[in-house]
Amino acid sequence: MSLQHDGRLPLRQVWPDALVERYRAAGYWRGETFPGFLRERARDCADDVALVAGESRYTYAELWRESGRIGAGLLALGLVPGDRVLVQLGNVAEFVLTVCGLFRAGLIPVYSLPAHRLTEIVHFARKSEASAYVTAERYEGFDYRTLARELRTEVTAIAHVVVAGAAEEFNALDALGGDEDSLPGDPDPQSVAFLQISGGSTGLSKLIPRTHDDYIYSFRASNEICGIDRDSVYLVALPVAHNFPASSPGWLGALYTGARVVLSPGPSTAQAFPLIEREGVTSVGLVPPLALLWADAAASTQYDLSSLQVMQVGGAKLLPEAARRLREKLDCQLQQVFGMAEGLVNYTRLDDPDDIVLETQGRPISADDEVLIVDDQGNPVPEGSAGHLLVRGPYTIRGYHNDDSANARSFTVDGFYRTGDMVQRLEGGYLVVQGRATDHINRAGEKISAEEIEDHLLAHPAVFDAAVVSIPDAYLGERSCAFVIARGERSRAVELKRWVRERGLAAFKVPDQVVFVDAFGTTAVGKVSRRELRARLRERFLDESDAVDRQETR
Ligand code: OOB
Repeated sequence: MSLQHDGRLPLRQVWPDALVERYRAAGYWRGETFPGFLRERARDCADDVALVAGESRYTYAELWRESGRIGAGLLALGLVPGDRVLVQLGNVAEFVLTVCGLFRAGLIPVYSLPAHRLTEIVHFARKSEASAYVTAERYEGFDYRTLARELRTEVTAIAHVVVAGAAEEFNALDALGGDEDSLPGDPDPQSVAFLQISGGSTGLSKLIPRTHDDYIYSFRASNEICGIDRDSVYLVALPVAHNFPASSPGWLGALYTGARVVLSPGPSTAQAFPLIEREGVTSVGLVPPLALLWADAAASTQYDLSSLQVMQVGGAKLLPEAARRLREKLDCQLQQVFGMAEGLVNYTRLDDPDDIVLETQGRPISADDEVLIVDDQGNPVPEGSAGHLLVRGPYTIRGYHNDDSANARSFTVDGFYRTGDMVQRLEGGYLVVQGRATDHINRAGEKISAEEIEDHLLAHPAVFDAAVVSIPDAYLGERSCAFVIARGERSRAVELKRWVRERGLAAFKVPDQVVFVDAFGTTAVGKVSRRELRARLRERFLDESDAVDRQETR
């Protein structure tokens, strides 16, 4: 791929011409853009409340004005349209204002989560060739200015740091300003609007380029399926940068239709329930463990939750029994959501019968989502059997940014994305997730790559070998367990956990459990793939969990 004039890799997401025509003709891709729809809402819904976070409230007109100020301010710093800007903010108004500002300035947001630490942030900055970093003074007790300093030492291409709150030596988000006439015209709808991050099933997270046309289609269609309209009040309880609360239908779907977005600083019932009562929240998206907690707490809460119409549950498998419990305890509709940042999203429909809502993970958004279910050799399985889920369609990417080897692994020559999930398809196209083929741990919706953590453990001088596996967990769904063969004297489990944390990784990636073993018990045949090894260790753990030399857990 040839480089841009500034030496960077261009951002591209390209579908074959015939499909582009088909997606346009079908009305999926309408040539809309992020700045375009925000402008329209600022005109049509000017005085309606668009965004609520803590005590701050912004109407659509104010969202337009503030995002213009931030966008123009970033250009005034010296950034130019097309530059990539790493954004690390929590569930605060500044996240939405900044991202909308970036869209309006033709700058490309690169999303990260507040939980990410130096190693991850450096990786995103390098991989995206970012020129700036926008973050907050602090969030949940962590000082991001320290992280910003470390990042700038490691990645000198980060020319600007902008901080919400006390900025110290950096640029204050509040003080940004510039001439709104400097903002560019609307972008090409087929151009890349932002970079989302992958769950990272192998190694480090990959960057996912999503276009205006494809992403807007996904949340516009999701609005229809999820009953979001101008009267809706959508609560963001999960991290706002994650694809689920962003676009399924998420805060972007809500803004697209002129509804109200309410940001909860965290997902606890103590934080969210008062907001549901105060703002009259109608929809929320949660991961399964939170949904179960909420349902329990709802039974005895003093808050009025009667406005809540739909609770969406996704990100990890909701077992049928858990779904039944939710159904019994909740006074609102349950909707299962099975999606991925790479594209495909499945929903149970609001008028689906009970057995579908309780026992399936829904069906795709689009009639043009081409779903293939294949065996290990890539041949279609008989209808109703489980197999690998492959997909292509009007909002599923055809390639990651700047990652040829991941692209060779993750996409077929026909452009199907290999999701890594094992599913079964029922009549009507409903999918039941059976598990997955790739080695990652889905810890309450947070995806952890086994390989990435093994790599960090192996860097420890007292570790000879390590294998990280997922273990079923009653609360989290899955937790991570690291099997470790010591080199010489065994170090303590806490020391290895600290090691991983101090390597600059998000806390959710620290193994929940460390188990020392003398050997991995590979057979005389010798060579075993790491996948097979992990599967065996997992089985062994589950069979003999009492006998295994188990070290402390959390
Ligand atoms: C969502 O997106 P990601 O990119 O964090 O993770 C995608 C993966 C899927 O490939 C699958 O393994 C798992 O998360 N997953 C589910 C699930 N929803 C996601 N596994 C079982 N049941 C479900 N309902 O997690 C995401 C993106 C958009 C909407 C919803 C979730």
